[in-house]
Formats: sequence, C-alpha cells, structure tokens
Amino acid sequence: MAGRSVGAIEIGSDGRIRFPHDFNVAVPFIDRHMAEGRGEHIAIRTAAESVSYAQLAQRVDATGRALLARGLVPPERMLMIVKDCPQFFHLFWGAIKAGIVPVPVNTLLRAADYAYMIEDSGCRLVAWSPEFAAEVEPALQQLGSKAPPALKVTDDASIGADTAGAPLKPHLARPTDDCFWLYSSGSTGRPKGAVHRQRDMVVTSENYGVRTLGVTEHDVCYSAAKLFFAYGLGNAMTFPLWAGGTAILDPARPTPDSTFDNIERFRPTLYFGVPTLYAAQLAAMDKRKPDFSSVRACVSAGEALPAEIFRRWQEKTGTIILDGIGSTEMLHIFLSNRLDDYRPGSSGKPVPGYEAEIRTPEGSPVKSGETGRLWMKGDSAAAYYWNKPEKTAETMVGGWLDTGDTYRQDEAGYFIYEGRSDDMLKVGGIWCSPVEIEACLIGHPAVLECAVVGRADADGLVKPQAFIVLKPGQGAGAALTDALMAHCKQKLAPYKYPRWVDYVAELPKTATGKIQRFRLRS
Ligand code: 3UK
Repeated sequence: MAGRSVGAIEIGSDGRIRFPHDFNVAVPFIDRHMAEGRGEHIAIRTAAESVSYAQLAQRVDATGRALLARGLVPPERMLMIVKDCPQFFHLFWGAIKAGIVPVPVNTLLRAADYAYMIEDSGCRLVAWSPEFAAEVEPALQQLGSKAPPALKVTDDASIGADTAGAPLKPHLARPTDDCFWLYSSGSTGRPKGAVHRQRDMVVTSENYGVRTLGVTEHDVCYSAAKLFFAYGLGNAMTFPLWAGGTAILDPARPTPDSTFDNIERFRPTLYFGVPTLYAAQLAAMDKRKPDFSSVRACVSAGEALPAEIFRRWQEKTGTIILDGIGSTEMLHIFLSNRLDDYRPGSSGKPVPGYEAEIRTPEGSPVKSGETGRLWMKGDSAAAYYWNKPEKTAETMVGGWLDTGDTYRQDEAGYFIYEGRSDDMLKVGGIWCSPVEIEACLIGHPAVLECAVVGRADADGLVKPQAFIVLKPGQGAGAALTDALMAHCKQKLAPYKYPRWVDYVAELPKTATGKIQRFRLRS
C-alpha cells in the first residue's frame, strides 16, 4: 500500500504512523469525515435510528460543551456505565475532544465493583444508563459525600441534544498524552485502570482494522462483544469510524437469536463474536438457518477458539472465523489469523506493527518450538496502570508488555495458546478471578474451604468449577449445589457462578498453605 494522510496523520507505505506534535484524536475519528465529504454517510445504525457522520460530529461537540459546562476540567475523568447506544459515542468522543478522560466500564458488574472504580479513578462524573440503576445507585449511595455527580444517560438525553452552539475547539494534546482508560482484572487484587494514550486507537485501527481486516468505508461492523470491552470498542466503534464505515449497535444482551436477527436485518460485512457465543449460535443453527450472505469475515477473541468450532461454523455459514488474541493493555488484537493466512486452533501470527517474543521464566527467548510466556511490543500498549506503580513495573518492562499467557509456535510459525500463566480464567470472553468466586463461596454458611478452577465444557470452552470442603455436619447434595450456584449468581456478575460443584475432603496445598489450583484442573 502506498503512503497516505489521514487528516494530519501520515501513514508510511511501511505502515509507520507519524503524528503531528499537537492534535486531538477526536478530529481524525469524527470531524475528518466532514472534510472528506462523508457527512451524509451513516456512522451508526440501531433498531431505532441512523446517525450520520454530520449528526455524530454535532452531537459529539454538544456533549463535549455540556461536560465543560458542568465544570469538568482536563484531564479529569468521567466513568461511563453505559449500554451500547449512540450516546456512548457522544460521551466518549465529546469527552476526548474536550480533554476529559472517559473510562468506560463493564456494565455487568456489581455495586461494590462500581464503588471501587469510582473511588480508584477519582472520576468527577459518572455517566450511567438507567438500565443499571440496581447496581449504580447503591454504589453512589455507599460513597455518600464522596460520590461524584452522576448523569443519567437516557435515549433522549439532554446532554448532547443542544447541537446549536459553536463548534467545540479540540483540546490539543501530544500523541503520547493520556486519553482514555479501560479497567483490566487480575487474579488477585482489584481491577487496574490501564491508561491509554491519544495515539492508541489510531494504532489499533491501522494495524488490525486496516492492515489485517481491510476495513473500508463500505464495511458495516457488528460486534456481539459490547463497547465497554477493548474488543468491542475497536470492533464497533474505532474501526468503522476510522475507515468511515458503519457501526451497528444493539443494547440487548447477545443471544443466538438476537445476533441472527441483527445480522439479517442490518446485513453487516464483518461480524465479531466470542467463542462461547459461536458455540451457542452453532447449537441454535439446528433450528434456524440464518442468512450470512452479507458477512465477508467473522472474528473471534477473548478466549481461544477451538478448531472444531471453526470447522462447524465454516460448514454451516460458509464464512471463516479469524481467531486473534488481544488484551485491554494492548487495546486490541496483536496476534491474529488473516483472511489469506489462517490455521484453525491457533492464534495466528503477529499483527503488522507488533513484535512477539516467547520467553523462558528467566526472560530470554525460548528455543524454537518451546513453550514460554508471551511478551508483546507495540505502539498501542497502555502507558501505565493508574495508581499501581508496582504492577506497572512488573507488566511493562523496557517497552515490552507481559501478556501473562503461555504460548508456543508450531513448525509453520503459528502461535498456539497453551493457557494462562496464572490461575485466571476467561468465561465467555470475560475475566473471572478464581479468588473472587472462592471468596463468594466462603460467604455461604455451609462452606469451610474451596478452590475454583477452569474446566472445559462439551464445546471445549472454559467455565468455573468449584471444589468445596464442607463444614462439619453439612450434607453434600443436589440441593446444596443449587443453593451454592444461586448464592454466587446473586452476589457476583452472573457469568461467574460455578457450573460444576464437587465436594472433597481436603484441598491440595503447598507447604506454605497456598491452594494448588493446577492440581485440581481436569
Ligand atoms: C485471553 C485469548 C486465547 C488471554 C481482548 C481482543 O480479551 C481481550 O482483553 P482482556 O484484557 O483479556 C486478555 C486475555 O484474554 N485471550 C484473549 N483473546 C484470546 N486467549 N485466544 C484468544 N484469541 O489470556 C489474554 O491475555 O479481557 C480481545 C481485543 C481486545 C481485547 N481487550
């Protein structure tokens, strides 16, 4: 590809991206489309409305003005607990254009999680969709006088509705200045705010969106993964906006039927899912034959895609699923299969613009074909974790990022995922800390001790399994198992409950009393 300019950003023929000294990333993502004659083109489609690029630009400006009018000052943070809807775009880009740092968070969390994130981020505003009132309101109440002001984001939200004002002047920043955050979970300890820079969304949109998927203004992107995930944020917001294409948004929880309905109704060219949903969609295809004729490629990320699901999907839909691994810290996918180069059951090869290294525990590169810990280098990596200097120093070393994943390369150079280096598990593409589920189970009066590990279900997808040591006098059985599952569903994000409960006399432990979860894995 020859070099080109995207607004004031220059992209070399080798893919190198040159940024101006002072800029604001909302300008190339939003305002540029007016200058390029795309004002009438549809940026967002939902069941209820279509938003053109011209309307989007006006509403982004109006929202940015409204945030400044509320007294927010750059670089203060705004926490977003917002469903997938056009207002998500208005708030996110309005904030960035005004120099405010948006922090979109998982909308499936509980009050205690929100209270933690509100305090940790020191945000000066919480924007939230009323659908999440049952968890957001108690979080704000719990914080009492320390709670920041809150903004309820309704579909006809007055914020961003006053589009008559003067255009918002972009708050100028350096490409490496803080721009937005995403929270990432760890096996122990609280979620960590990964601080992303102005340049990061440009880098992922070029490296993965343009150079790997070939996204153009003719693409219609539909992501079952929501915008609050780094995965969904790229799929259904930054990639289509960067290319001048169209994003499909649906606030509902994705089910096989809802995704099939959306694919038939909106006719996306690119569909983004997670392995658990692909498995459920395949099962639902026994009864329904959805029309995939608009889709030129499907993408999977969040957890490893079993080769068997790839094969059955190709057979039923005629489309291929490109598996790729990404992370909150790297913002989007950094190892991936490609349309013209894929191997089912692998994560593919490094995406252009990224370097990969599989290292021994001592930190040197492994010998060819050996297993080790995957480290990555690339310009979309988060600058640091907010308020967590030790975690930052451990994870981000000399320009490289520790993914915490175990990998090897096969003879042909494809990267094969071998699991997490720690005990964390991914369920439906979302992090689950065994420690958090264990802490919840211990809260049940019958439980003395417990350990949680990941176990593959019939589709080869990982779900939590609990091993329980009961208190004396407590009887194991189906009724208790149901009660324990219900207890977890009520206290934790709903996807985290254990799908299997095994009763044991004792747990395997190290000499120092640490649970050896690896010995419980089947
Ligand atoms: C695991 C995978 C095997 C892996 C993400 C695409 O998942 C994303 O970000 P998270 O921070 O989790 C990162 C971790 O998830 N993982 C993700 N994809 C795969 N494991 N095969 C895969 N294809 O442990 C990784 O370290 O939630 C995915 C784009 C952006 C993202 N943030």
